[in-house]
Amino acid sequence: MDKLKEKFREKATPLAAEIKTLIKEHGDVKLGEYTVAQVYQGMKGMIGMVTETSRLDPEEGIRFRGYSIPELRKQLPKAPGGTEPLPEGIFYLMLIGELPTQDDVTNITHEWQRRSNVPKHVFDVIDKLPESTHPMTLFCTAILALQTESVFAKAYSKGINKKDYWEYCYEDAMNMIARLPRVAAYIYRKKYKGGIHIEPDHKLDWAANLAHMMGFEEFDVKRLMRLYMTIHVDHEGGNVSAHSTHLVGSALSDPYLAFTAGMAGLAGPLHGLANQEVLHWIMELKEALGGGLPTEQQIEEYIKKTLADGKVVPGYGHAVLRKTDPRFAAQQDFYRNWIKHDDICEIVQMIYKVAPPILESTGKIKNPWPNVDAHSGALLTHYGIHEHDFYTVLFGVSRALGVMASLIWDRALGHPIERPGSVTTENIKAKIAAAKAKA
Ligand code: HAX
Repeated sequence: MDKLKEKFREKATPLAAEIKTLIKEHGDVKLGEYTVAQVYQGMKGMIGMVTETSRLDPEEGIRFRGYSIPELRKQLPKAPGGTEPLPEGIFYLMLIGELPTQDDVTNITHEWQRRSNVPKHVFDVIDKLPESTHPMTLFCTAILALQTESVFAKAYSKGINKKDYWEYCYEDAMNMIARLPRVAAYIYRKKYKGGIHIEPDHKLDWAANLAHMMGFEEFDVKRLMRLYMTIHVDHEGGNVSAHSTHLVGSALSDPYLAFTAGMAGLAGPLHGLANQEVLHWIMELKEALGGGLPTEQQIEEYIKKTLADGKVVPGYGHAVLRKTDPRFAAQQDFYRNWIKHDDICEIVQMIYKVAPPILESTGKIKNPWPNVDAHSGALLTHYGIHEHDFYTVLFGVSRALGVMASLIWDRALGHPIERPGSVTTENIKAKIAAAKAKA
């Protein structure tokens, strides 16, 4: 019996009933007003959906079911001898809403091991694409190829009761999460290691097995992978990858289709691809200066040149956050504890010192502080994962945990198809004119 599924049922059934009553009795309570600027500028700050798994505070950063990243690094179960949380634990927390025990986490590790077999045609599809294909394109294509396995799609075509949607969604989510490390590692080995693949080791936890299949056996790499997979999981519901997964899933597209949409969004340079862009940018900076460690003044000049060229400084800024991202701080802490000295990581610290005042001085950038992507590539590079174009795939494997936990909740709570309204600029001008006439 799947214990996690039973535990989820116990949580979801009463909450779904409570929300139905809430909508019936208080459905017309106003949650806010929005402005012309918000309508034109990406709907920032509009509350337009419910996401149970995590909540982002502009000043404090992300909390998962009420717990901050530093709290979770202490309180979530670890692998034997490990110092960073097992990502299985944060998945449990997001899905069930309670901190897991060591047993709960071991149970999920076993569930994912049991479900991890990737059908051959997925590898064939990856192999058929040209050598030059970006890893995120390979990743999206492979997830689409996995859709042949969707139990939700099969059951829906036969006919299922609405109340049971979540159960099929749960099965797809668990199977897909279990398979992603193998898919990601296959892409890595095909692209960068001559197509020499490594079989999974079913004695390892989910993140350590990913490091193993990529070809990294060192304890330190597995430790980093566990942290990386924990901090990238979720960032409430409005970010592009979470929102696209939720939106596409609302049409009852199955979890594989919905997640592919999310990953296509993560592949954008203003979102998850920023982690590869940060390393490209640092390498270009080093190259422009003839290698070695740049001075603070040289970094300052390079940032100013980037801005003057009409480009963004990758890894800096955020649509919601207004302070240093705690996911950046967690990686800084990891660097100080376990690596101590590395040239690229030192450049990351220097940029952190130099960039914010310059970005702030433009007068238009709302958040001059670093986000998660400003640090992650430097840590991976330190441990020999030099292939920058692959970094967003690792982000995607982690993000699956958050968006799939949310998708299961979406179906359990019976959220309907999402369909916000839109207006034309003519409509907006008419509203502005009417408001002026009234004033
Ligand atoms: N460098 C240069 N300009 C920046 C900037 C940066 N790092 N951050 C914001 N700006 C600019 C915007 O492009 C915008 O310019 P225009 O008015 O000329 O269009 C202006 O400042 C106002 O933008 P904002 O309101 O502060 O920021 P947005 O909410 O529009 O955008 C972004 C948020 C994260 C997309 C933005 O800060 C950015 O492009 N950052 C660099 C890319 C990056 O690091 N992305 C990863 C974000 C975190 C994430 O999702 N990780 O996966």
